[in-house]
Amino acid sequence: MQQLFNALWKEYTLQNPTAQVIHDLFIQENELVVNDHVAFRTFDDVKMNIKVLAKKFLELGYEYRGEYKFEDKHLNAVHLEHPGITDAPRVFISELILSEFSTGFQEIIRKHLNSVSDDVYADKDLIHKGNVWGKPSYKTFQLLRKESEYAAWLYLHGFRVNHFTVSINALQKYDTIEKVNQFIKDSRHEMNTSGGEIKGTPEKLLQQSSTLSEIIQMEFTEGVFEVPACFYEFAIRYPDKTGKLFSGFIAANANKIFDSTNFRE
Ligand code: OOG
Ligand code: NI
Repeated sequence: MQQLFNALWKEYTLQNPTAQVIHDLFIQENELVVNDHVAFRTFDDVKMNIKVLAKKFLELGYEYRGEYKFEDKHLNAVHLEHPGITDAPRVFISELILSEFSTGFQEIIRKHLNSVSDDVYADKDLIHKGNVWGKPSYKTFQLLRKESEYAAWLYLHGFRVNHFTVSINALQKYDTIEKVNQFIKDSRHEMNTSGGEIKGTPEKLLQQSSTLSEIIQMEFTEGVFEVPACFYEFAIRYPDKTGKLFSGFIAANANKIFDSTNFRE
């Protein structure tokens, strides 16, 4: 399992060097960087939906825990945990509900999804495959954005880890989300301020924040353009009434975290 997360981290930081820079800043401060969770995105087509992506983790002993719905973004999500290994990162997987979009939008997506053979989606390494649909069109990217920033991002990046998340609970000096955010901003990295810099409250048992996604150069059929890639997240969990650390996700928080990969004009 460590091997899997190492591979995912490598793929993630190769494309998003800022995450490695921030990770190393914490290490320089003698902090221990533990991953609270990683996240993946997909479409709800049976060939590649949540169930398909979850398989890899179920095989490693992970179990389904929470289910979430995002009406306004037309997404379903689940989270998985490993019951045996306490420091195994949680896994958050969301899927876009295609049937809730315009016919034109669905046609574009279906055309791309059906442009490759089913074997591609059946590959056990799908979560490492990235964009499997060939060089994207910038015009299509902008068209998809009109209905869903999530779909537009997924069209460019496909199947890959969308973010890693630093567990603030495992930090010593940076023991509040306010301190973490200040540290990130002092290091000249931009935070996602959608819905406020800090998502959630101690009463809700989970507070989160994230950087704005890395901006990368991508080759399109029309030429090279700058587009958002992945972000880095920070999360602090609080104990519930029984004294047990809250382990789920909060839909209202997550709804704003998704915005970290929105296209920036
Ligand atoms: C997932 C957003 C939600 C969280 O921790 O609530 C999330 C995404 O952007 O794919 O990561
Ligand atoms: Ni997250």
